[in-house]
Amino acid sequence: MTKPEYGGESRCGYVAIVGRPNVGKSTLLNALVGEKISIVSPKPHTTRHKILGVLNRDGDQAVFVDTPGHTTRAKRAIHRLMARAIHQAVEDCDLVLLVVDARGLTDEDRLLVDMLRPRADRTILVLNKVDLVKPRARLLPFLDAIAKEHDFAAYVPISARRGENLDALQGELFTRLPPGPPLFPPEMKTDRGVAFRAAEIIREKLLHLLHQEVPYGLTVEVEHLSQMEDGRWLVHALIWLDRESHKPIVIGREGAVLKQAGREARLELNELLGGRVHLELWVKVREHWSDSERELKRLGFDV
Ligand SMILES: Nc1nc2c(ncn2[C@@H]2O[C@H](COP(=O)(O)OP(=O)(O)OP(=O)(O)O)[C@@H](O)[C@H]2O)c(=O)[nH]1
Ligand SMILES: [Mg+2]
Repeated sequence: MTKPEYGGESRCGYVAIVGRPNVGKSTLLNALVGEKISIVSPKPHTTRHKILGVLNRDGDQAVFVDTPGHTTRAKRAIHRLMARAIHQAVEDCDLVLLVVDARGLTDEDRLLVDMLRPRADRTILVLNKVDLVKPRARLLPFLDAIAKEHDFAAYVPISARRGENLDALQGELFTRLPPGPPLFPPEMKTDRGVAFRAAEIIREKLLHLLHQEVPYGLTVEVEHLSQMEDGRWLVHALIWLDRESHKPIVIGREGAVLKQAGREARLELNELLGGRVHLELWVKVREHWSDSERELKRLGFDV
């Protein structure tokens, strides 16, 4: 089916943000939208879902789709699901931002470069973390070499964390969006509801506090969220683990880890919900949840 002709002047389109784990895709989404939509951590595989973030500019609208880090390690059902989310986002979008680390390309980056080659004219290569390129003078020759080797629509060096050069990136991407009316109302910043965002905030705090393999077998489910008569919010969240042996690690000595995660999450939830939050966390074990499509579906993954 062809789209009906659009007679207006505005532009609007979907922009997929893809890249290998940990390059800063979610940091970029948040910086572009100007609000924390997607959680960020120094650990790879932080993002597990497709998450929309909307940016309006002079009547035009870019709908960004943050995706999980691309990896070939599709071991469990959750990894296959994450891979599917990336491919779907690329298929359904008007433009791709391929995010790489400005310090150099890895083999994992090159796989994505190959995957996106057929749509290179609709892909912008974003070289992130330029603040870590030392000395800075190394950046230009690197950019030149990459631009010679590839046919991407544009090459934009940025620092998502510091908000450097994001105007240039916005300029490059908005001119490439197709004509069309806005898809979302101007006040809408994301498609995700508060329960999902609350669960993600709690998971983010735990990701920062936990080490090694524990975070990968952990997910958070908000099973209750409501406003009480005194205006405070009540949030009950379950922390699901796939191994009994991880339980004492997540709880910590005398509950220290859980308390710390709760404290940090509550501060951010106060802001998200616009009122004081009473947060209750429970740790539960369900073995192999991340390798069961049924469990994933129950936990709100798009299976
Ligand atoms: N120095 C520096 N660090 C950055 C920059 N952008 C992101 N980071 C850091 O890189 C780490 C990963 O950031 P994320 O945004 O979670 O990366 P991601 O690509 O979404 O990772 P996955 O969701 O796991 O695929 C975090 O510690 C960020 O603070 C940047 O411009 N400069
Ligand atoms: Mg991410």
